[in-house]
Amino acid sequence: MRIGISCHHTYGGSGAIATELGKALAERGHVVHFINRSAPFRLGSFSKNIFYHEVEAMHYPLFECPFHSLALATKIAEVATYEKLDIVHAHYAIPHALSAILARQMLEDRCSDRRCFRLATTLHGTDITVVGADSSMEGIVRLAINRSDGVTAVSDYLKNETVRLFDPKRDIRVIPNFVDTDVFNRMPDGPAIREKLGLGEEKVCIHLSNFRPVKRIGDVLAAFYAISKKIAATLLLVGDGPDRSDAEVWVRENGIVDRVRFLGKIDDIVPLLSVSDLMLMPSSGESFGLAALEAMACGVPVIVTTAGGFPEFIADGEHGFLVETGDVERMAEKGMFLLEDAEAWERFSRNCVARARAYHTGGLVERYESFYLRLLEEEGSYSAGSGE
Ligand code: GMT
Repeated sequence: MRIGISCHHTYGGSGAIATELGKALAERGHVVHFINRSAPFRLGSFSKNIFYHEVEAMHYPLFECPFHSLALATKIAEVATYEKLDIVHAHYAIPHALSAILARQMLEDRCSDRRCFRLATTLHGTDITVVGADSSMEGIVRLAINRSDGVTAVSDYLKNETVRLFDPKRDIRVIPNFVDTDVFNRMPDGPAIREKLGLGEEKVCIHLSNFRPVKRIGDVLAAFYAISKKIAATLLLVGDGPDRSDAEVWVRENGIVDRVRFLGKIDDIVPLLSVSDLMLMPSSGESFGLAALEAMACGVPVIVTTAGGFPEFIADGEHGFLVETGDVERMAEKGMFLLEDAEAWERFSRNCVARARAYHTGGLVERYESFYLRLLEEEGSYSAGSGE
């Protein structure tokens, strides 16, 4: 198949999943065209089946800001025409699905009998629960869902929320997040990584996110603060975003500067996960929680909330612990249990690795492939292997 992918290039789970999906599809022989504002952060090196088309929005003094969504629509139409795309896969309802809908209309407008791409849209989370729930965006998100040819959501939770909030006209298929367990596994050279990071013998907690309110960084810090009063530990904070400055102030005011490391945006997180003993992810609503799955693949037990999609792949007392949102005390208590009981930690760590294997890239990418095929067969324009 010839597949166009449009996603947010910035640091975050939807861009990570879209990019890993594109790379895996290319390895399986499909031709993948990324159509983006900037190269997605995990794209890395190119392969013979991967192409990247940058979207350049026009700057004109009359416009306060450039119309990126319109430029994206034009670029999708152009790439779809010249590269004969079978599928355009939009990740996150806006602007990608909308721009693709507009691109399709542009193509139909130019030539009504022209064979057009099929549009697959994957809902990732806040496109529904935060952005889509805002009255200024609700109608446009509903249009993006209803005018896509097929829609997937990354968890049952997100599917149910979409149905509750939007009462969509079409079925939504659940295809969960995935992880390449050949890449995400605990590296054996932990001591060398620890030395590079300036870590000693202390326990290591980690949090990875884009530091937005939904991630509840304050809870991460409060739980770690309680843990670090009893146990020698360092907290690695990976990522960046609006709540980082407040977090830095909190760390200074509470006198734990020497125990908290703000590492900023780091693409290769496997070495960091490989020296981590515990991941703290107390989000108030996480549609899936890719960072937790990637941590588990590296043998790191997780403490997460019961909110959103976490319970769909994390079992309390097996892979870590699920706490009510905001229950910092229980987070700290369960965190200390895992950091102090070496035997329990080994057991949890092994469970995590085994659980993550059930979400290995291959199986989930096949589900996307068959989803695309179904869309093409519905239209009757494609037979597998035709390349057309
Ligand atoms: O919805 C978002 O917040 C954006 C998105 C991202 O780009 O970070 O994250 C979402 O998509 C991921 C991949 O499907 C999920 O693993 C995350 O749980 C989800 N984030 C939220 O629901 C907050």
